[in-house]
Amino acid sequence: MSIELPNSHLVNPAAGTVATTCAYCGVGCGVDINISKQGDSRDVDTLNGCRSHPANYGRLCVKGSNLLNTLEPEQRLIHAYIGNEQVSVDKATSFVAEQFNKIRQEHGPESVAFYVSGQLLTEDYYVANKLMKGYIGSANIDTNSRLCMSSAVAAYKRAFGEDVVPCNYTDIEQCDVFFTIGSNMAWTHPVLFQRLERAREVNPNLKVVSIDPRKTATTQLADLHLPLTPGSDSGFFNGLLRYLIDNKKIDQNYIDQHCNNFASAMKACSSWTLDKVSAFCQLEKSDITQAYQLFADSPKVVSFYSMGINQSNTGVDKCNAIINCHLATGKINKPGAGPFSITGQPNAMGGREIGGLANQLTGHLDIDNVDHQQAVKSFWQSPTIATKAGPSAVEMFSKIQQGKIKAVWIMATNPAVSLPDHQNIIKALESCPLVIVSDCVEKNDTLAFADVKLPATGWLEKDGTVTNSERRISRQRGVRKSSGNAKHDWQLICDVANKMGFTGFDYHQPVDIFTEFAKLSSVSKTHGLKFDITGLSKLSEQEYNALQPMQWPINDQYPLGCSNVFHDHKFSTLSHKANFIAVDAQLPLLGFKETDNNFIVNSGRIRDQWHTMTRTGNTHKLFTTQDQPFVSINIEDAKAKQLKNNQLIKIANSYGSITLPVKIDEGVGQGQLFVPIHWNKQYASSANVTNLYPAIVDKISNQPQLKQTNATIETLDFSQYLHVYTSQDISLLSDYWHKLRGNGFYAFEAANLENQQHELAQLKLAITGEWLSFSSDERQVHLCLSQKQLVCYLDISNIQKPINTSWLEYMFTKAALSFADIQSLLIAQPSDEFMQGKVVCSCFSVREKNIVEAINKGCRDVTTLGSQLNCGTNCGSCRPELKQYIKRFLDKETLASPLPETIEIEELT
Ligand SMILES: Nc1nc2c(c(=O)[nH]1)N[C@H]1C(S)=C(S)[C@@H](COP(=O)(O)OP(=O)(O)OC[C@H]3O[C@@H](n4cnc5c(=O)[nH]c(N)nc54)[C@H](O)[C@@H]3O)O[C@H]1N2
Ligand SMILES: Nc1nc2c(c(=O)[nH]1)N[C@H]1C(S)=C(S)[C@@H](COP(=O)(O)OP(=O)(O)OC[C@H]3O[C@@H](n4cnc5c(=O)[nH]c(N)nc54)[C@H](O)[C@@H]3O)O[C@H]1N2
Ligand code: SF4
Ligand SMILES: [Mo]
Repeated sequence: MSIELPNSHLVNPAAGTVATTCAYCGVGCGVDINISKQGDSRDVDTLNGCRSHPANYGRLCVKGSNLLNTLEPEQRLIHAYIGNEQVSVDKATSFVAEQFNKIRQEHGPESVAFYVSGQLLTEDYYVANKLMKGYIGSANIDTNSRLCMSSAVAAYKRAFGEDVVPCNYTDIEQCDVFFTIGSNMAWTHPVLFQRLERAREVNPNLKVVSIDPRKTATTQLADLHLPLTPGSDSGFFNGLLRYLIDNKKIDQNYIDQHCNNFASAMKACSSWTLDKVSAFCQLEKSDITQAYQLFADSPKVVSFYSMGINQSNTGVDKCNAIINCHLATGKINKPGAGPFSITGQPNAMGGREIGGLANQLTGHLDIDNVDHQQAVKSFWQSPTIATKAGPSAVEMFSKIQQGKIKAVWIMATNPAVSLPDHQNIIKALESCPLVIVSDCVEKNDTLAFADVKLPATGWLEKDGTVTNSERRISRQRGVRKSSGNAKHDWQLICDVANKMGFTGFDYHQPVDIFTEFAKLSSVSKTHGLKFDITGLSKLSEQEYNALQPMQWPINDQYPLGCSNVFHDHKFSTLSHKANFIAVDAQLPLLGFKETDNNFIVNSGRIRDQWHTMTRTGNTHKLFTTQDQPFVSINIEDAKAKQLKNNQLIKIANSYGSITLPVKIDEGVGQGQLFVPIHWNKQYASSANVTNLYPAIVDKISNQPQLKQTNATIETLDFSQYLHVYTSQDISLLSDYWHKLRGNGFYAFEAANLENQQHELAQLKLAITGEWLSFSSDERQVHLCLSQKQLVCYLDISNIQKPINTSWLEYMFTKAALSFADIQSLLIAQPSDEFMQGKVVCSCFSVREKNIVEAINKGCRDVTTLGSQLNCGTNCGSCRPELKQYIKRFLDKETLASPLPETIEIEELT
C-alpha cells in the first residue's frame, strides 16, 4: 500500500513558514516555524504544530510548544576549548585528529571510541559510524540508544529477522484494544496519547489496558490498570500465551503459514496458569482474566511498550513475550494490530537504520556476517571494516576505566548523568587521557570532564533528517545561523576524518550524506532486508530540501513510502517466517546486599522536562507544574517511616546515595519508590538517580536495568532551611540544594545540617546592592535591592516551610518595589491574590485553585473547564491532570475542602 502526502513541506522563505520536526521525542511531530525577517538576521517569530504532518496533524505537547523558549543564547557553547583555553574550532579538530592518529598508531584501533546519541541527525550519525567502523576500523561506537531501545531492537530481530517496527500511528485510531506496557505515554509521548484520547471519543468501545507498577497519568485514564510487581511482565505475557492456547484463541493457520518455533514457546508458557501469574505478578486473578479476554476477543489489539519493558535485565525476552502473543493470534501486519515498541529520542530510529549500536553495521546489516562486511566495505571503498561487535555503552566505559580505551568522543549525550554504575562512569571520565565532548550547551555534568569541547549547532540551526517511531523520515530544517563558532556535528566529524588523512568524508551538504546512505540501502535490499530507502538516493539538494515526511521502505515500488512493511507476512528471516521465542520469565536481579534490600527504586520521566534538562531547564514555563526533584513514596510507607511531604531524605544503597524531598503518592506501590531522571549536578546537590543503579544488563541486548534497584531510606537531621532567590545564577555551598529557573530569577531551596551564615556572606560577595534584613523568632530575611528592584531574597529558618513562588516572581519582575512590598518581603507575608496554588496549565498559567473552584461550581468535563478558564486548550498536555481533578471531585475525595489536600495551601506563608 502506498500513501499520498500533501505537498506542504516545501521550504518557502517568501511565505515565511518553514516546516521542521520537533527536537524532542520519538513521536516526531511536525513543527511550523514562522519567520518574520529573512537573510542573515532571520528572526523566528512563532511556532505551531504542522497541520499536515502525519505524526501530529497540528498538535504539539508542552515541550514542543515551548521549543522557542528553550534556545537560550547565554547557555550555548559557542567556542571550542582545549583544556581551559579557547581555541578556533579548526585548531580543536586538528588537535583531535592528531591525538586520535597518535593513540591509534601506538595502541591500535580499539584504543579510541565514540559514544553517540539518538539525538544526532541521521547524517551526523551516519558519518560517525562510517568513520569508526570503516576507517578507524573498530566497532568502538555505541549510542545512548543502548539505554533505551536496544532490547526492542534485539527482540524484533529475533522475531522477524530484522529490526522492523510493524506498526503505524494510525493503528492507535484503528484498534479495539490498546495495551500500554511500561509506558507513561500521557507524559512521554503526549501527542500519541492525545490521538488515543481522540480515538476513544470517536469509538467509545476502544478499551485501554495499562500495565505499570505505578499509577500514572496514563494508567489513570485506562479502563483497566494492572499494577504488577516490578519486572514481572514476562510472566504476565507467558500467561496470556497459555490462556490464548487453552481457550483456542490462537490463529493456527497464521502460525502454520508464517511462523517458526511455536512448539517451544508453547512449552515455555505451559506452566503459566492463572494462579502462577497471579502469584508472580501480584495481581488479582479477575483483573488478569479481564485483560486476557480483551486481548483474546478483540481482532485488533495494539501493544504499545516502552522503558518499563526495555530497561530490564531480561528486556529482550519481555519484548518477545509480547510479540509471541501477537504472532499466535495473527494480530500483526494489519490495521489496528501489532506489537508497537515506541522510540524515545527524536532520531533513535535513524540511529537503528544507520547502525549506531556497536553490534550493528549499517542499513540493518550484520557486523558479524562476512558478506555484509565486504559489501559495506566495498560500497564505502573504505580501507578497512569492523568485523566484530564492539563494546556496549556500559562496557565502553569500563574499558575506559581499565585504560584500554584512551580517547573517547562523546556527542549529544550526557553519560555523567544517564549511565548506570555512576561512580565508575565518573572514574572513567576522570582517568581517560582524552575526553572530547561535542554539545550545544556550555555546561553539563559531562562537559565538566572534557579535555576538548567542540561547539555543535542546535535545533533550528541543524539541517538533516530524523526517523520517528513509525519509521517516518522527516526533515529537520535549519532556519537560523549557527551560534558563535558552532559547527554541525557531521562537519565536526568529517573535519576530524579529513584531518586524520581519510578520504570518503568530502561532503558539502547534508544531502550528500543522506543520498549516499540511501544508495547504501540497496545493499541491505540485496541481502534480503526490508530497510530500503533507495527511492531517495537520487534526491537533488532542492528535492531534499522539499522532502515530505514518509515511511520506509521507499523505493521504486513505493516511491511515497509504505505503511505496512510485512504486508505479505514475509518476514526477513531465511524462511521468511517469524520466530516464536521460548521465554523463561524472570524477576529482576535485586537484593545484591542484605542492607540494600528495602525499597525497589523505579525511575522515569516527568511531563515537562527532557532528560538532563540542558534545554527544557532553560525556561521557567517548564518548571511550573513540577518545580523540584522528588522521591515518590506510598502513603503507608510514609506513615510507617513518619515522613512528611517535602521532607528531605537520603536514599542509599551500596552503589551510591541521593537526597531528595519526599512526595507522598498513593500511585506508588508499597515498598517502591519513584525518582525522576532529570535533576543532575547543574540543578541539585545530589539528585541523580543513576547513582543507585548498578551495571546490570540484559545478556542479549546489553541494555541496562534502569527501572529496578534496591535502596534503603534514611531521614536526615537538617537544622537550617533556606530559600534563596537571585536575579543571577550562582553556586550554593549548602549541604543540600536544588534550583529552578523562575521568570526573571533563579530559586534555590537549600538546607544545612548545622546552622551557618556562609550563604549570606557568599551572596553579599556575588550580588551588589542595598541589603536589608529582618529577624524574628521564626526566620531571618535578607534582601538586596538594586535601583529599587529586588535582586536577591534570602529566607533562613530552623523549620522547613514552603514559600510562595508566584509572589516572589511578582516581586522580582516589579520595576520598583514600594515600601509596602519591601515590608511584606521582610516579614514574608504575601497578599491573598498569591494564594492560588500551583500552575496546572502552563500555556495559560491556570492555577489549581481556579480549577478546583470551577469544578466546585459545576464544571464536569475538560472541555467546559477549557471554555471557562482556557486551561488545556493549547498543547493539551494538562488535560489528563484536569480529568484527574474532575475525577477526584466526582469520587468525593475533595468535597470537604475546595482544594485537594496535596496543595497544603494553609502552609504557604
Ligand atoms: N516528558 C518527557 N518525555 C520524554 C522523554 C523525557 O525525558 N521527558 N524522553 C523520551 C525518551 S528518550 C524515552 S526512552 C521515552 C520513555 O518513555 P516511557 O517509557 O513512557 O517513560 P518512563 O517514565 O521512563 O517509564 C515508563 C513507565 O515504566 C514504568 N515501569 C517501571 N518498571 C516497570 C515494570 O517492571 N513493568 C512495567 N510494565 N512498567 C514499569 C514506570 O513506572 C513508568 O511509568 O520518553 C520520551 N519522551
Ligand atoms: N535511571 C535511569 N537512567 C536513564 C533512563 C531511565 O529511565 N532511568 N533512561 C535512559 C534513556 S531511555 C535515555 S534516552 C538516556 C538519555 O540521556 P542523555 O542522552 O544523557 O540525556 P540528554 O539530556 O538528552 O543529553 C543530550 C545532550 O546532548 C546535547 N545536545 C542536544 N542536541 C545536540 C546536538 O544536536 N548536537 C550535540 N552535539 N549535542 C546536542 C544536550 O545539550 C545534552 O547535553 O538516559 C538513560 N538513563
Ligand atoms: S509529542 Fe511533544 S516532545 Fe514529542 S515530538 Fe511531539 S511535540 Fe515534540
Ligand atoms: Mo530513551
